[in-house]
Amino acid sequence: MTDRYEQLVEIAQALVAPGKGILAIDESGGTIKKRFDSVGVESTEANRLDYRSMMLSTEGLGTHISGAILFDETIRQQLPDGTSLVSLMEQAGILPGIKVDKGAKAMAGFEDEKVTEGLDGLRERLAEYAELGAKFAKWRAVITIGDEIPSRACIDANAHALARYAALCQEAGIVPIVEPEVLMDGDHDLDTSFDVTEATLKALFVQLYEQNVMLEGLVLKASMVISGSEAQDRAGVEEVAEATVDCLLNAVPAATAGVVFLSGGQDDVEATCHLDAMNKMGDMPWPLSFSYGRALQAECLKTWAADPKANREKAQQILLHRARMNGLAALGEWSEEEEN
Ligand code: 5MM
Repeated sequence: MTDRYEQLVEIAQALVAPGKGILAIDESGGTIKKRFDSVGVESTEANRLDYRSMMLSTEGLGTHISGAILFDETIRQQLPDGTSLVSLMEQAGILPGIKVDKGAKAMAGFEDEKVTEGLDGLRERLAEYAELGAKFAKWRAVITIGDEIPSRACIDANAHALARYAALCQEAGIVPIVEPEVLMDGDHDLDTSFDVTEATLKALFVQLYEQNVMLEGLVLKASMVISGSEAQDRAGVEEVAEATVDCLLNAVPAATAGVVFLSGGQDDVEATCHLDAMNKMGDMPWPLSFSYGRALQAECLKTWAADPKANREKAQQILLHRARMNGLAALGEWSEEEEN
């Protein structure tokens, strides 16, 4: 076994260590503006630094958070005293990660479908991110459910790009997180979500195999199998948990280092509850944990935005609480009582 292989396996396992998960704070410029707009904060570089450094300075966060995914701007930022956010994270025992995709763009010839871009120059960008301290990376593909979509072409194009990205990451000694997000938007039922997620994951793992990606040094960031947000009779917690685990068992090789979920628009406690229900189902071939953005940040953001200076510690406590709740869910040890 080579040093690089061992290093990748070690990082991947650390990301999904028992009771730990990932904090996704890699919103691109447009998305963070949307989030800040919703709480009446101007999206300036200083405000983004204040907000994200507030979260990363939360005392004890490293007990439940293994790594945080940063945006290009964030991985280069420093506190006024010159401490970089990366060293802040290292001191807290939180692995620095970086979003390296350039966003999901309209797919030519396929109305309402997207393909994620960012492969050009990726080898060079990864080398720089490794220098800056990144230990893992993330690339998100977006699969939309709708009338006659997703198309096979959309699934395959995204799977191919995800696998090429993953191979380049491993070459650079960076653990790839592959995120093929099947969107919750729409009125589709659970079975449709299952079928699309299964087809997407199967296509992805074929590409990962063909492009020589080592699964022991890779983490899958998956969407849960869940009813569309506008569906009439939305499936309950047990149904979502069972369908998601069933789908993963059908499509994800056991060698994969771990599976972390995105929250995708679920509310905070709902996302925790679903993860917990899956882990209560018993032993799985891979650890099942979280890599939530909105479901970890929503309350923290609101509290911070109301008064960034006065509410700093309060916002940190809220983030720490959600991180602890999800850490328990990653062990299947969460219960409603823990929320109080
Ligand atoms: C934090 O949001 C991430 C960045 O999104 P954009 O590239 O659209 O700005 C996003 O990739 C996120 O990591 C995942 O969607 C999971 O976040 P949620 O909020 O769904 O848990």
